[in-house]
Amino acid sequence: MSQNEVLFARAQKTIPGGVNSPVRAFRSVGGTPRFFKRASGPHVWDADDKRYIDYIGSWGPAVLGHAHPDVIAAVQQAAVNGLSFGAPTEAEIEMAELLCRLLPSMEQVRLVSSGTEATMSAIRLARGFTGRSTIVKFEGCYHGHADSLLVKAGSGLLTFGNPTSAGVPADFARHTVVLDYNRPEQAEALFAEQGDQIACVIVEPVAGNMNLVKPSLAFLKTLRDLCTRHGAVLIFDEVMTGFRVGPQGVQGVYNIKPDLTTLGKIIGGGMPVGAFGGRRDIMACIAPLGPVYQAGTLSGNPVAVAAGITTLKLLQRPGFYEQLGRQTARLVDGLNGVAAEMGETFCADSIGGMFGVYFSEHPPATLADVNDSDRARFNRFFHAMLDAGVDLAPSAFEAGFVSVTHTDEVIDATLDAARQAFRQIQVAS
Ligand code: KE4
Repeated sequence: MSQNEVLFARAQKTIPGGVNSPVRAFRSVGGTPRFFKRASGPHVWDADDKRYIDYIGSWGPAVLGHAHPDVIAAVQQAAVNGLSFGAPTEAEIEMAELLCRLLPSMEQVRLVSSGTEATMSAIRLARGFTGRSTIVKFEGCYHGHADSLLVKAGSGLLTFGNPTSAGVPADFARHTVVLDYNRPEQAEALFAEQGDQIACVIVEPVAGNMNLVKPSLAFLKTLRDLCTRHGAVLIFDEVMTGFRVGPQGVQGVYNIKPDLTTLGKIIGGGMPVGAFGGRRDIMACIAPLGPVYQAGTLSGNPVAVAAGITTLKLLQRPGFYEQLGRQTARLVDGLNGVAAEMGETFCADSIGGMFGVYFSEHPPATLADVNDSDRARFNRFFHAMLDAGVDLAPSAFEAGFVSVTHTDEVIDATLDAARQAFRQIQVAS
């Protein structure tokens, strides 16, 4: 037995499914999850000391590459001064000022400890601000595991084919309306019928939890216009896309200003940090200023904030996003080239440092398109790549992430592995 198999068997005795987050369990791709023991730059090492080129990057945070020395030093420096105080610190002000400077739509911001906390709090805030109950989300989008959002959601729920979680009372779910992504006409019709009851629309402005699915400009513009006209709050869930697709997230790429933005992942640099923020008049409703309660023992934790501030400052280096986009495009163009050379029905797409691979003719515009792709073939490709030392996200419903440490040499090694993997699945089929 490999060490991964030994650890997985041991883990399942005391941890449900052997993992602390379902998507890590390899349930959709099959096989034994790899237990990582260390990471550096673009690489991770598993329990058998096998090295992989990593395209999960902790699901987005590792945009600088794993274990960036400056981030590690900032964490060490903060830790020696104490791990947590339960009292305000100057570092939290610096983080808030940085986020509000980097995202013009963010006039005020509250730090939390995860993306789930950020979206859960933003939803409650939108309901408190508007006095309305109905929220709108889109099938295949995942906003964390708060009850009202686990309705036809993406990520692990899609992987396991249970888009609506057990344990969510019908009473909760009935306030959540789910529409199709990239279908603005559905939002038009809904608002025409019940616009004055809608508290908010929450959307992944570029979707990454049903694989990478890009929005049409018309889709995002329609949501912005409808929310403005009907007094609903437009929430861009940029937990994954924030500082990943560009220096100002999707709102900077598409030049559409949400009322609230939720953040996570990269703003913690791999440590537990989430945030929600936006219009000052809306944020004024949050306790202790206003009647919408929200709190957290470790919110703004000084060690996590030190990692986040250091990461965000390193992203401001001139040319960072050009380099990130260039490396990601090299990967995607290379994969498309290798697949075409080998006659594989396959395509890859990207935006900024985020990419998707699909066993279909064209990149998807909706969840239905992803469902129609050859997911069984993806699973075989996933394992062939893993065998070749490349660690892709273990689900056809997840996006991939590049860092600035994925140099030309690393990308070219990935393309060699892909050539080998396509050959392997073609021989096997
Ligand atoms: P967390 O609570 O996992 O920090 O964030 C939830 C969340 C909210 N919004 C978006 C757009 C997200 O992508 C996420 C979390 N993303 C998944 C990756 N598909 C996290 C991986 C996991 O669940 O283990």
